[in-house]
Amino acid sequence: MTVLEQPGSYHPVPPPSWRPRVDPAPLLPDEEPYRLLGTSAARTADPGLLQRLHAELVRGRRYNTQATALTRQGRLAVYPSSTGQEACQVAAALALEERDWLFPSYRDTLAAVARGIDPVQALTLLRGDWHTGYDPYAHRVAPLCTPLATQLPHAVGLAHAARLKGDDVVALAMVGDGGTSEGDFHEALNFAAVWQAPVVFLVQNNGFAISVPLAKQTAAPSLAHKAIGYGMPGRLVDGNDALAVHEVLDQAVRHARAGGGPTLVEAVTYRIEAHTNADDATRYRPESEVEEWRAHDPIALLERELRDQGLLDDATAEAAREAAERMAADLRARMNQDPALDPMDLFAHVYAEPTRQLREQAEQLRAELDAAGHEDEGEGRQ
Ligand SMILES: Cc1ncc(C[n+]2csc(CCOP(=O)(O)OP(=O)(O)O)c2C)c(N)n1
Ligand SMILES: [Mg+2]
Repeated sequence: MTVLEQPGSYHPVPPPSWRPRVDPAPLLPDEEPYRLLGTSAARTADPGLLQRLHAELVRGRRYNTQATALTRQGRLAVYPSSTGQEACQVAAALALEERDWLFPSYRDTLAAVARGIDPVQALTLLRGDWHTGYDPYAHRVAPLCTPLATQLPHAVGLAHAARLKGDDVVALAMVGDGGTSEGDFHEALNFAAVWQAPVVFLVQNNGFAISVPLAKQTAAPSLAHKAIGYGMPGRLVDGNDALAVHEVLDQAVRHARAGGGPTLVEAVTYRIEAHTNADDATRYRPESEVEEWRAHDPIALLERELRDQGLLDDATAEAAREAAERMAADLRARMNQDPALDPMDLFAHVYAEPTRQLREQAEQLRAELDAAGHEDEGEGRQ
């Protein structure tokens, strides 16, 4: 006979109160994606911010088309374009202070560039040369992350550690709709909420995880609703409305900085291009769907607002496009130069102390290179 089977042993005292510790109502996300552009509230926005967002969006779109062209010329191994998602990319970068940290995924090159990373260095991973081409500490941007959602626990760890040290740092971590199905997403959000870590999670729901549509990804009412299960607020925002995404992220960053804990933001957007240059999106979605989203283009939405407010005329629009062209020409020129790479770098930064096997493999490669008459082009980075 078990304890539970003994007569009278079950509930010998009244059960504890099982009321939830947290009232879920304030955590519930917006019922509809939050919008600002085209509403009266947009008229009170800082004109300087609107113009800065516009210049960055135009530059970002051009960066996407240039990088895609570089894949066709064999200068870039792969490029996951963020065309259509530029508002999320730019707003994420602009919502952060210099002392904060950004944790991007492979699709978030633009966010890194908008935060000040050199446009060429931002492509090193996608060129296949190195894990990262920039110093993550210089701009406080973690390396672009290819394994889905693994950047999220990193962001939580950094933010939690900063808080323990008394450093005023917020981490903003970006992930896709597909990434929300990963265990790392769950672990990161759970730890962040329990520790009240200063983190903002930005989910760019672009409709697809390669060919898998959102409906096959989750049965949740929205991805923002997932926040409630962890005990943090969820926000739902129109991911093509740069002003709205910026405001929501700005509020979440301030909330985290003030000790209010993490927020989960779902930005509803659309991936206009294929998953990467190696994907054929016509096999799993109709062109009519893409066209519908082209009509809700982030740059067009912002330009309409700016023109309505008298903040953009043909000359300033042209100037933004010319600046973007100059960036693209510079990117092209520098990406067309052959990089000087040292094959021995393959073994650098794998372990602090190389293992015996790695040392043996390095010696083997060295011997092969010597035999082939390879000239040591770079500095060995062991
Ligand atoms: C852990 C892990 N599993 C699988 C993959 C292969 N993979 C690369 S991108 C991708 C789809 C991700 O979709 P989503 O999170 O929505 O991001 P998006 O590409 O739409 O920006 C998958 C499954 C991976 N990179 N990492
Ligand atoms: Mg996606």
